[in-house]
Amino acid sequence: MGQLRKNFLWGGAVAAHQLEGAWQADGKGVSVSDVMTAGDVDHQRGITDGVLPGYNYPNHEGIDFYHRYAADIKLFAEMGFKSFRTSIAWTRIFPNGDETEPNEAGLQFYDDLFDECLKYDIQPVVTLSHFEMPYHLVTEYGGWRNRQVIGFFTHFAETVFKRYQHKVKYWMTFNEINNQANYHSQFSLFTNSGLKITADENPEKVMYQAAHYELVASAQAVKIGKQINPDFEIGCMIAMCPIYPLTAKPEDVLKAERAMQTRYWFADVHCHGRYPEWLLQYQTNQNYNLDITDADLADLAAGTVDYIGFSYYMSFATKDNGAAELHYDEEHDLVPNPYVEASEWGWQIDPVGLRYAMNWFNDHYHLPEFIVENGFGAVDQVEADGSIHDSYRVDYLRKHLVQMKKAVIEDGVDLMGYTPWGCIDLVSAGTGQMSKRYGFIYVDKQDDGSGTLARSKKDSFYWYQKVIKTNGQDLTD
Ligand code: P53
Repeated sequence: MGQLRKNFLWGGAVAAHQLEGAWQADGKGVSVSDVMTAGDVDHQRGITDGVLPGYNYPNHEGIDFYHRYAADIKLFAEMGFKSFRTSIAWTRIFPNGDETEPNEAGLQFYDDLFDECLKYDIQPVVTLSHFEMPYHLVTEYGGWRNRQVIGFFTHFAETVFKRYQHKVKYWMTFNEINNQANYHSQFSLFTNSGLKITADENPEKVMYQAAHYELVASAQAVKIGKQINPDFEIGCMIAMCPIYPLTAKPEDVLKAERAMQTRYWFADVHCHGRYPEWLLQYQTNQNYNLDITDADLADLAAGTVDYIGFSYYMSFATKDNGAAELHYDEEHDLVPNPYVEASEWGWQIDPVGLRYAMNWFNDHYHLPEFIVENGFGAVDQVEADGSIHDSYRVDYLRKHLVQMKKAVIEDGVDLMGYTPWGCIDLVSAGTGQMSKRYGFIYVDKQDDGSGTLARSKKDSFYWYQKVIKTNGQDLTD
């Protein structure tokens, strides 16, 4: 009988821009997340032209992790974390993105942060680009639609690989690179790639071009990283929301297959080092004439990833819409799945889908996997005595862990670790809210920015502590 790896990387995950705050401290530059206002379940976050007076920019303060990380990591250690996934804010290292010399104060911050983790034998797991590229690269270069950004990114990657080569072993290049498969979503195009689409542009074409440059940059970074330290493990990071056919009608099944291809071809390039045939044919048929050179193709082939990092929150469903052409458009082609329930934010909860996803990745790529995000965003109630009874969160995580274990123990998936999202409450990426909470640790900060920022342990804190202590054997309350 198989079991979880002995050194299974139990931990938690965050991203710099969602919790560090200190948006201007020690020379930090403005990132794309610094120009995003707060939204809610019904309203998309706004994107302003730079940082303007009179707006609420929740990432500017985050939860002030920048000044409080030592106490927070102590709490992670108390839960028994073996790993801690965060990102390096690109703008702390290269405030504008196009400098030649890095900002020493920014580099020092991550030295201190990683040292604090290692003090407790917590392995840092680091994402290079998590929705926080320098805003200057948007205004001056047009974001990732510009080939020059490849060089800026690899310079950043090389700088931090060298600096932290003895402190960080696990890396990922681009967070949820495939979110932009939804090319109608301004939010995804901006957060992934710093893209603002103009009226005369075809957003799908721009997305394919930007994603290509990112994939080349990722492949080059893998190569550079391995030269600096051959022991590095460098992964991709895919937002996995399996897309099911609504019925067994062949046209629905075919549509769902195209939906999966459209959402996950990014993983084909990361893992196989080449584009899938259907996509090359599609791009040819559309006359997209993308800038893809032979040197790029050689880079892609030479820079495949070591493992698949992925987030898993929910699944989707789709059905044939009668159109003559087989095409999946994520903004319009999803339908509710009658067999699963949804969260308050409309995310369809599907633990079995996690086992499905792990098998799907394994069959396609035969690589180790790392669940680097999973979790339940919910409103928490603080009781009069300060306690927080988040049984709904424990319930969600437990059901997913049951399926995760089946994928490993019964299906033979090689899983490196599990780092649930937002192990400490932080700013929601999608809505900018604080009230969409994921943490085992509560942070006293509200959507309007009020609160003491004090930390306290939820019931789930003690539950997760026991899960880790028993290496996932005991999932009971
Ligand atoms: P929030 C969409 C779909 C799946 C995951 O999301 C997503 C998104 C974008 O919102 O994002 C990831 O905060 C992302 C994190 C994010 C987390 O999921 O919108 O990697 O940065 O916070 C949860 O509830």
